[in-house]
Amino acid sequence: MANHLYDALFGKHRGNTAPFLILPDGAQITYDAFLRQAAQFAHALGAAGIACGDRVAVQVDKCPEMIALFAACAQTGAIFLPLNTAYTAAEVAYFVENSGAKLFVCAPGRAEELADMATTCGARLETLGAGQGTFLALSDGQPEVFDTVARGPDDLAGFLYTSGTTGRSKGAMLTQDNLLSNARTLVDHWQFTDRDVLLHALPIFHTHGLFVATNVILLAGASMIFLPKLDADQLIAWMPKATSMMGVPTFYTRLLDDPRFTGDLVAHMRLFISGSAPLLADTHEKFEARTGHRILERYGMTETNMNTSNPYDGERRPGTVGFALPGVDVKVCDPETGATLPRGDIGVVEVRGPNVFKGYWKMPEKTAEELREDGFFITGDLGRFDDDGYLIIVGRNKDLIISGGYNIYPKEIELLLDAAPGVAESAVIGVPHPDFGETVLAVLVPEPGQSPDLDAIAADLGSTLARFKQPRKMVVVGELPRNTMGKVQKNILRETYRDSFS
Ligand code: MCA
Ligand code: AMP
Repeated sequence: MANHLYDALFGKHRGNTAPFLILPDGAQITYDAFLRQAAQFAHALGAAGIACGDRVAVQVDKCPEMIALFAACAQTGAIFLPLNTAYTAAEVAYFVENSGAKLFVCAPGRAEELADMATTCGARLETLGAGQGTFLALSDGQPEVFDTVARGPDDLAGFLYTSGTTGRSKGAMLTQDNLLSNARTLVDHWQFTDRDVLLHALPIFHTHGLFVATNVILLAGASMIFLPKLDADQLIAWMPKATSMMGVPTFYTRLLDDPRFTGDLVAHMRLFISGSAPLLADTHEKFEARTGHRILERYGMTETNMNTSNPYDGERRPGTVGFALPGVDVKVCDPETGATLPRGDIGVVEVRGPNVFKGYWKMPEKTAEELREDGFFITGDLGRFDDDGYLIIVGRNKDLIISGGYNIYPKEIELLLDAAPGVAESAVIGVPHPDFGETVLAVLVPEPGQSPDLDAIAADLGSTLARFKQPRKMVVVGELPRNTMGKVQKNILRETYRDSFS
C-alpha cells in the first residue's frame, strides 16, 4: 500500500546492496539488510501492541537500530518521538506522559531507572541498543517483509518536543510531507547523489541529525559514516573517506583547534554544512583560510525543518543564512503588528511552506499564538535581509539560549532556582562561550538574611536537569536590574557577565 514517507525514503531501497551505514569499526550495513531489520521491527511494534497513530517514545544511544525503529514507525504509521539521551528520568516523564506514548524504548543500561516512570505513565517499556535489548529480542525471528500501512502526506510521522518560554515543552507535530518535502528540497539544493558519503557525528534525536542528515542520505541513496558523537580524532580519521559533513558550529571550531585538520586532509571534500546555531563570521573565515572551503550555512527550526540556505553554487556569505529554500516563503515582520517590513529593517522572521508543522500536540492556544491562519509560522528569531536578499539572523525575540546546538529555555531553570532554599528569585542568561557558542549562567538573589548553598543547589539541579541545561556558573547579587515596568533587564545582565568564560 502507498505510504508517502516510507516509500520514498526506505521502500525504494529494497534489494539495494549499496552501503547505507558505515560503522566506526569499518563494518557496513547495506540498504537491503537495514530494511530487512526495519521490517522485523515493524512486526515487533505490532507484537508490542503498537498500531497506526500510536506514539513511540525513544531514548536510545545512537545506533543503526534507532534508525531502523524510525523506519518501522514510518512503515506501520506509528509516530516516532525521539528524546535527547541526556534527559533525566524527571524530564522524560513529562514527554512520555504528555504525548500519551504507548511504548517507551530506552537504552538497556537505563531500564531499571526508568521502569517505574514508564509504568506510571501507562507506557510499555522495551530496551534497545547496538545489537542488544528486549525490543531486538522481540523482533528476532520475525518476517523480513512487512505489509506497509497506507499513509498520506498529511498523516503524522513524528513528534519532536521543543522547550517553551513558559518552561513547558511543546510537542511539535510533523507530518510525512513536512519531512519528505524538505528532504527533497535539500537533496536538490545541496546536490546530494548516491555517490555521497556523509560524515555523521550528530545526535539522531533532533531535526539536524535525523530529519536533515539522515533523510537526505536516504533520499539520495548515499552512505553515512555513522560515528557515535563528535570526536575530533574520529572525524579526522574518517575525513578521507567522506565527501560531505554536517555539523553545529562547535564541530567547526573544534576541528579548527586541531592542527591535524589541514587543507590537504579535506581537499577532496565536496561540502561542509553548518546550522542549529549561529556560525560566527570569524569561524567561516578561518575555515576558508585553513581549507579553501566555504562552509554552507543554513537556518531551520524543529517546527519548520529547514527554511533558508546559502547557495550551493553562488556566494556563501559569512554571517548570513542565505535565501529562502524553494517552496518556502520567508518574511521579516513587525513584532507588534505582523506587517512585513521594508528590506533592511530588523523584525521577526516568519516562514510558510510545506515544511511547516501542523501545530503543538494538545496545545491549541500555543499553536494559535505562533502559527497564523494564513500558514505563516512566527519563528521568534530576529532577522533582516541584506541588500542582496541574504537573510541575517541578528538575535531572538524569545528568551532562549543555544549551547552547542541544544536549545535551553531559561524559564525552566529559573522555576527550579526560585524554589531552591534561600533563593528569593533568579535570572538565567546565555553568555558567550568559546566551545559551545553560548552557555548558561544563573544570577541569584538570596532571601533576606540568607546565603544560598550553591553546591547543594547545583547538586539538586544535577538530579533533575540534563547536564547541558545546568548553569556553568552561578553568581549571587543583591537585586536584579529591572525596568520601570518591573521586568528583569536581561540585556544588562548579559552585558555584565559577557566575559565570564572568555
Ligand atoms: C554536552 N554537554 C554540553 C553540551 N553537550 N553542555 C552544554 N552544551 C552542549 N551542547 C556537556 C556534557 O554533559 C558534559 O558535561 C560535557 O558537556 C561534555 O560532554 P560530551 O558528551 O563530551 O559532549 P560534547 O562532545 O562536548 O558535545 C558537544 C557537542 C554536542 C558536540 C556540541 O552537544 C552536540 O553534538 N550538539 C549537537 C546538537 C544538535 O544536534 N542540535 C540540533 C538541534 P561535563 O563537562 O560536566 O562532563 S535541531 C535544531 O537546532 C534545528 C532544527 C536546526 O537548525 O538544526
Ligand atoms: P530548535 O528549536 O532546536 O529547532 O532550534 C531552532 C533555533 O535554532 C532557531 O529558532 C534559531 O534561533 C536557531 N538556529 C538554527 N539555525 C541557525 C543558524 N544558522 N543561525 C542562527 N540561528 C540558528
